[in-house]
Amino acid sequence: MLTTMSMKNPYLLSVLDSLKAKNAHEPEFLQAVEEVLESLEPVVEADPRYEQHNIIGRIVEPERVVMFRVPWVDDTGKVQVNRGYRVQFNSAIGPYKGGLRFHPSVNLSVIKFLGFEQIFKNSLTTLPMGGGKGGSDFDPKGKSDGEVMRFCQSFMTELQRHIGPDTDVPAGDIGVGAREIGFMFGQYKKIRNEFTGVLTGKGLSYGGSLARTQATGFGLCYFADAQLRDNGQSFAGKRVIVSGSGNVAIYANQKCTQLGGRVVAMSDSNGYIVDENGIDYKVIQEIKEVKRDRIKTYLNYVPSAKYVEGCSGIWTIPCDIAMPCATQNEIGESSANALIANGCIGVFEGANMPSTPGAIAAYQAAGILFAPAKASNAGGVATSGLEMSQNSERLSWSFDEVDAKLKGIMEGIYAACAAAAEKYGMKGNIQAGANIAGFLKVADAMLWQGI
Ligand code: NDP
Ligand code: 2IT
Repeated sequence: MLTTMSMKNPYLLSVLDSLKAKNAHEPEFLQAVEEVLESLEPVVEADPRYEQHNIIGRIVEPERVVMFRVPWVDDTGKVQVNRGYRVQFNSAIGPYKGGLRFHPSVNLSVIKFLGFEQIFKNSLTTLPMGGGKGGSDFDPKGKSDGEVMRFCQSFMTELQRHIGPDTDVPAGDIGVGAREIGFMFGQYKKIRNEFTGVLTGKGLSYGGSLARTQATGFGLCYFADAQLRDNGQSFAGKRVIVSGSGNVAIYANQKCTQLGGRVVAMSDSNGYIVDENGIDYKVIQEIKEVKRDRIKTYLNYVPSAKYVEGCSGIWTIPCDIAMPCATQNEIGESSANALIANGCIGVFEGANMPSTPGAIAAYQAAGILFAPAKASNAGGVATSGLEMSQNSERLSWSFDEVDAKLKGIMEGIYAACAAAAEKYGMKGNIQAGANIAGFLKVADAMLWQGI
């Protein structure tokens, strides 16, 4: 699977070899690490301190991994058991921060890849947040509200002893939205007798931030817009594919439409819809947020649209811009080649690690624009950072205030990635720039703090 390997630095190779030997059964984690280490080659060669202090060997090892049993009672009275995780990866620049994912595919490899990427993403936001991630193989789909509540309470009964507003601040991710955050916050408060900003993505009535719901999707489009403009392009008049139909996808659709794009296809894990007139995000909001239904019911609202069973074919629809916003490795090499053959000018990642190494190699070979997830989807966690600030000062800012800060942060991230890429001789390579700029701040903090 790891096909793009071109690394030659002996120190980086030795760290990677030892990591592969120790974590051979964690393919997603190894994929995420290899992608970062490749970009760091010129950085490690330019400054011997990273090797002298074994910064790379330390940064690929989580500071702490917690794995726990989550027992809960379903609506028929049967006792169910799931597995819970929290990976506290790196706290060099702030408390651990990162989402919780509830999906049947969750395992240690998936949580470690997400936690590892979160270190660099959080660093890029410029806010003081370390990297972490957690979740469970619990599937909220098809469960009653009561079952979801009992699961979330059980999950938090254990997690609460490992987190706190100055220690580790979880948030949402796949399968974890406002409902789940509310149940977990309630349980934390009950057990600890503390009302604190221990989670972000909270409801507005109990400490949530305006614009956090929209932040990842909006931030993705602010980033894409900055990158497009830097390359003499814009969203205006562009055909756009947004995969997924969850939190990130819905608000990516809204902002990209506002910026003049037309979203012609969206998906869920069962299939995809095509609507040449442009998909109205409000219809998807109704289907997914209100009814918790499948995307194929879009045809009940817009009978002229088309539904295709199976989600991977979405990348064969001709488009100018692709925004994968569902899950990891959703664009493989053949999907990337289909996009390129159809004239796609850029791939802007909303999901975490949605492109396989083969897909990224194809984008690079074709010379199309590429925005890597840890930079382009950082708007969600950045706004979580803003939620933490508001909680700390016990104030709440207006939607426009938060949105303006988000836009400034995303434009800043783009500029920082572009500058780092140029400085290390890879002008225009935003992927390398993101890895390098994200790494430098964390590595500097680690150097100052000793072993
Ligand atoms: P949601 O749970 O709101 O939505 C996920 C969407 O992706 C759904 O449409 C879901 O379809 C689809 N999906 C999930 N897993 C798969 C799969 N294995 N195959 C095909 N489709 C799948 O999650 P989010 O929108 O929050 O997250 C989407 C992506 O964005 C993830 O990669 C997440 O890590 C990333 N992200 C999220 C942030 C946030 O703030 N929420 C911040 C930064 C990144 P279905 O309903 O059928 O399961
Ligand atoms: O992947 C991510 O950045 C998130 N799921 C958001 C994390 C957060 O703490 O808001």
